[in-house]
Amino acid sequence: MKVALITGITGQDGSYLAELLLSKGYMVHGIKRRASLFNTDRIDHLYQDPHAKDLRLKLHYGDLTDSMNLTRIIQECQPDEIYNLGAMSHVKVSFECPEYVGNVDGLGTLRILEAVRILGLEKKTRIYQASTSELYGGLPENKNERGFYDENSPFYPRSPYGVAKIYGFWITKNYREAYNLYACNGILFNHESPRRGETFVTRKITRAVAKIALGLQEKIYLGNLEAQRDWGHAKDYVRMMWMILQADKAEDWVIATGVTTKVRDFVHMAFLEVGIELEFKGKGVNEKAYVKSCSNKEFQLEIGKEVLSVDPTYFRPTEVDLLIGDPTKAKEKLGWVPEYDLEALVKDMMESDVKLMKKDVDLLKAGHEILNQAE
Ligand code: NDP
Ligand code: GDR
Repeated sequence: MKVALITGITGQDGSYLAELLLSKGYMVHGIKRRASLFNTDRIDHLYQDPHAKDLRLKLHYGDLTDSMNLTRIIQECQPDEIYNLGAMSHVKVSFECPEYVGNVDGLGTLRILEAVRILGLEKKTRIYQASTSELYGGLPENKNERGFYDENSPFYPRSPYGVAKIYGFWITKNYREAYNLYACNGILFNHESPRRGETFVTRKITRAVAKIALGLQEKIYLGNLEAQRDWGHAKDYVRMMWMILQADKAEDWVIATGVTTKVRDFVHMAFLEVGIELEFKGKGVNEKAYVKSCSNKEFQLEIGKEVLSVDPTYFRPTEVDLLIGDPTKAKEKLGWVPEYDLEALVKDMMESDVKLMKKDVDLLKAGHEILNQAE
């Protein structure tokens, strides 16, 4: 039985990857952080009693800032594959805790690589590093001749998160070259899902649209509506993480859809999923969106109702304006075929959030209080 260790198993990608590896017959170990409340919602459906004889999912307490802890866990599980997905992954928040992000997202990667080397597992253990399109920084002049970012495009990170991840990228590549480790970077462009963290823009939008449609929220406040992202589905992307570690040769890979969309257009698509058409008026910080028409009997809002405003709080000190990736290498050499396009992604997220918010409606009807969390 193959053994895998996932850091960040409680996150969006970690949860889907754990599902995938379990379905492939792996023994899966995961590192979770100790928290004052349960923080395993995304993997609770995979939970197994630790006393079970045929246990195939085991969670270990740990942290990417703790070398000894990481080394002990790796020694204990002797993994064939390590997926380093753990990170403080929010770009805007990284401006508020830059040192911590450097420690977790940058040095954390080094700690994993060093542990594998110290334990003499160089020949046994393959390592996947969660690199990111944030490395490119969206500089137009750095796109390839076809207008995309690919494995050869130069990097220019625009946030403490991007800068920390660039260390992770290069130290992974350096250990591959210096010590002959099988270590790969997956340079993944944005990928979303119903399990996406609530403060990333797509999930913030789909949750808010569901709430607005159901009368639980008046409007949504967003930042830069002009930003463009290459959005795929997390399920397709974790499949690719696994494929990357099955390749004959350790290399770095871009994973993307090759299509880019403005935040404003994502909002538009999400509202259309519940039959509400919007009209956008104004520019920059003064831009707003209003209900133009409603075609679904279930979700009827007043025509002309204001449902979106721009709040500069959500602007970033330095922004990545546009990302679009070229996945040709992954498609040609590894045969990756994504199942979801943007429309299918928005549909999946909206269906899930409408279902979720309907539970809130039921709770309200039963006289319970609904707490709105800050976003
Ligand atoms: P999430 O934010 O959903 O998950 C991050 C995971 O890392 C969580 O399990 C979190 O634990 C864990 N974590 C955070 N800090 C630490 C720490 N100090 N020690 C150990 N674990 C920690 O991210 P995603 O699943 O979306 O992304 C997975 C990885 O891929 C990340 O490294 C991210 O930077 C990278 N990436 C993501 C992309 C995307 O679009 N989703 C695109 C490109 C790269 P907890 O649950 O306790 O907070
Ligand atoms: P990103 O994702 O920064 O690309 O990083 P996010 O969803 O946070 O932002 C995407 C774009 O939307 C704009 N935006 C807003 N963003 C948030 N979060 N909230 C808002 O209200 C809002 N309004 C507009 C942002 O300015 C930005 O341009 C994600 C993370 O998963 C990283 O870990 C990963 O490495 C990259 O994707 C690829």
